[in-house]
Amino acid sequence: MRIGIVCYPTVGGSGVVATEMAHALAQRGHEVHLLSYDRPGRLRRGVPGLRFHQVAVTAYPLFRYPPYDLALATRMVEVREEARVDLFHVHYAIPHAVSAFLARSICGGCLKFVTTLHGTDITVVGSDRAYMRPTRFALEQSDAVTAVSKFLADETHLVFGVKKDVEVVHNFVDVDRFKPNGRRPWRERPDQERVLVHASNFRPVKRVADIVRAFAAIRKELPARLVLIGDGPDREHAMAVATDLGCQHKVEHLGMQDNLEQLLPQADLFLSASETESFGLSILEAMSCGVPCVSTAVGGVAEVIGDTGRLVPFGQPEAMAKAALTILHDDGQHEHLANLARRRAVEHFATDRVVEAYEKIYKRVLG
Ligand code: GMT
Repeated sequence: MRIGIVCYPTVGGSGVVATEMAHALAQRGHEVHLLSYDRPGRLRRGVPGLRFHQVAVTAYPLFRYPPYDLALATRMVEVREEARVDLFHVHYAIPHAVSAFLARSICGGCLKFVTTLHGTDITVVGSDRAYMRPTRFALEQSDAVTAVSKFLADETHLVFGVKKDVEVVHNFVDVDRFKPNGRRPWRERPDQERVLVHASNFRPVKRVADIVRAFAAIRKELPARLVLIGDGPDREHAMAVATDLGCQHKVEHLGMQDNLEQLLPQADLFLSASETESFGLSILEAMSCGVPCVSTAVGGVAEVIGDTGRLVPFGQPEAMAKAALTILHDDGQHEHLANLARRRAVEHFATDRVVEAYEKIYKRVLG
């Protein structure tokens, strides 16, 4: 098939999922065209069968907000004409699904598109009055709509009142790249220091300061170090909380990293304190590396973690610390959860199984 994929290039799970799908589909013999306003960080160069098309947005003094949705629709039409794309798969509804609908109208109705919902396109931005009606309309017009968790599919029906079927296709991980790499158990380390890790885009919804608060409580009981990966608006606040709690010397902020598969296996435990999380891709990547997770019980996280980690109420860092300590005090339990996490990632979320599910949807849509 000739498939067009549309995504955001920025740090964030939807861009990562879309880009990894583009790689996987190309590897499975499809011709893939990836469209975005910038090169996604995860996009590898020189992948046979995969081409990147930049969406150029023209600035004009009259525009306070340049109309990206129009520029994207234009690029979709061009790519369809140049490459004879069979179908577009748009990741994140706003405004990608609306642009796809517009591109289809420009083409005289012959363009097919599948929309995948990722999270805040439904739970936060999508339900904003400013965007809700065109988004709902574009979902109804999509040839198929998928959501990355059952939680998100249910939210879509609840918040948007769409009648359309929303199929659940969970996210995936490359289990050959994200894998355990012989981390030494803490009892064999000279300092016995436990390594905790958190990776995100540090937006307020991620509650990174709560991670630091939980870590400060853990450190009172055990030797431990916190590694923060990623960057975003809440970084300074999180580091200020570390200073206030006197644990800043044990909090290491690595910033943006493109070698997560090397960093995650070094961790003993992954922490996530999000207020909402439709899936939690970095949690899955950690699990695939054999790292158990303690997370807030929000959104679709339980669908990802299953019984391989611990879930705690949102906004209670002390509960997170307590759950983490039960694992970090007991190497038997830690090893058991680490094995379960890896096995769950391999059995339920490996790339091929998920990409096959999307291929089935494409074939159905194309009739
Ligand atoms: O919805 C967002 O916040 C953005 C989006 C992204 O681009 O990172 O994140 C969502 O999509 C990811 C990939 O499907 C999921 O793993 C994240 O859980 C989800 N984020 C939220 O729901 C907050």
